[in-house]
Amino acid sequence: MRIVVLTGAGVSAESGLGTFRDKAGTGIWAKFDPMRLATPEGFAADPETVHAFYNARRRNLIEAKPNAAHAALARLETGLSVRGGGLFLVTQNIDDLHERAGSRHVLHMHGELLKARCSDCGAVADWRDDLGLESACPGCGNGGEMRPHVVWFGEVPLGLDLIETALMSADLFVAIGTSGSVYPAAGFVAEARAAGIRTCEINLEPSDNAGMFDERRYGPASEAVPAWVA
Ligand code: BJW
Repeated sequence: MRIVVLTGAGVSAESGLGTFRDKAGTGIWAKFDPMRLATPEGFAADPETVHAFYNARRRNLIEAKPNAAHAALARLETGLSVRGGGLFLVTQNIDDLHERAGSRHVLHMHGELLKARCSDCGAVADWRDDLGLESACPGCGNGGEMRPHVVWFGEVPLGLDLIETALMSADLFVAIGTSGSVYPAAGFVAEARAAGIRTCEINLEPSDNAGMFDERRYGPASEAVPAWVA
């Protein structure tokens, strides 16, 4: 059995990392303007404010711990590979909680908070400290400035070719803890359906795409994911 799992902010919610959108209106984008904080134009206009936003989230992430949903997905990877199948885990999350729970192969399509990228040469480096205007690229002689290694609105997500290939050879596509409102990830379920692949949603509440899934399981990820993996 080859399974493609797409995770979103809901999988890390119980680890204390906020989600972006929820029906109660308490998500990150209800408090902060995504056009100012998560676009290249916002960063160009006010890099200090964008750095402060990601610096606070980086510090919070370093204190956070994976939860039972991350652990269950790490067990699933091992279990499927022992049985001759495979898990392709693609996450929209920029945290490293899947890796810390033991997942060995994780594709971060929206980048990684604990990495920074040179705006000039494009080099990516591990980065656990605060970023600021004075953060120069350690590798390039061009004096390039480091920016968060994340994918903002209007930028192209990472690894799309690999995701497409995995999706087209999967037996099952499962979306966990994602609102299904940001493309191209929100379109994966339609692609899977069109290719005749079975689809399943695991979420706290029905997502924007709930009607597209063959199977739906609702509850907190820390309970619903281990129950599905078992
Ligand atoms: C729980 C739970 C618990 C809570 N247990 N569950 C008009 C139409 C269509 C598309 C567009 C359009 N205008 C613009 C676009 C494109 C745009 C887009 O989709 N915009 C939409 C808002 C409409 N997309 C882009 O710009 C992307 N790039 C792109 O399209 O490039 C062009 C291209 C594509 C393909 C090929 C070639 C070219 C880039 C998108 C970048 C997204 N960036 C962000 C921020 C950066 C990272 C960061 O700061 O962290 O990524 S935005 C934010 O949303 C973040 C997330 O990864 C992303 C998705 O959010 P997610 O994970 O779904 O979280 P939430 O909060 O939305 O949902 C959480 C869910 O969990 C909820 O359902 C809860 O119920 C649930 N939950 N607690 C289980 N305990």
